[in-house]
Amino acid sequence: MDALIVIDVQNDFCPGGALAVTDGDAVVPRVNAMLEEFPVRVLTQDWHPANHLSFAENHAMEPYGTIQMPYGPQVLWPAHCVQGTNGAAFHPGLATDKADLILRKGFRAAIDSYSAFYENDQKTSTGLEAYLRARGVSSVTLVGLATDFCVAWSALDAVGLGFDVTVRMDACRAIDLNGSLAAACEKMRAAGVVLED
Ligand code: VGL
Ligand code: ZN
Repeated sequence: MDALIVIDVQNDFCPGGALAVTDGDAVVPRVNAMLEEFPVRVLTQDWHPANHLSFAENHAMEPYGTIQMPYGPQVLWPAHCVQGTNGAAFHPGLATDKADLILRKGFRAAIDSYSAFYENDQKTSTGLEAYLRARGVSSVTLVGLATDFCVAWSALDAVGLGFDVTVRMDACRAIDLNGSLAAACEKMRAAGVVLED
């Protein structure tokens, strides 16, 4: 069984949003078309409390620097996807009715969660693996925002868990912070993720 996992197609990652990804909204029609084709369909939603540790303002620092957290380095972001705000809502054009499951992540103040499978400590499970196994899923296709953070981390976790993993690059857009897109693609390829256009 093949699952489509749509990562974080939310207002704050689209043009005009708090952590806008260039051309982020361009993925919406492609993702909508793909939502028609898969038997198992999951949307993820980045969903942070206002006091989240990944927000630069909560450290009185500028965005895009890196700090050390107990679980490793953490990039500081502009405040984004705050629970219940319009920025955290899905892009209004996304065909959310097609989703079987909406999985929220990043809701613990003291730990970020880029991946749909594990939080950034690489230990705390989101529950998605068990859900997919229970539905008989063995392969996953990933799309959404952003290619070099939440999509890549999800893809790497998924291969590590033994799923066959494809990332459809034409239905993703990247933040590309200091070469992070090239680095993420290299890592994904090396791990056995199929990058498809
Ligand atoms: C993301 C940075 C912070 C993403 C989420 O969806 O790629 N990036 N939170
Ligand atoms: Zn986030």
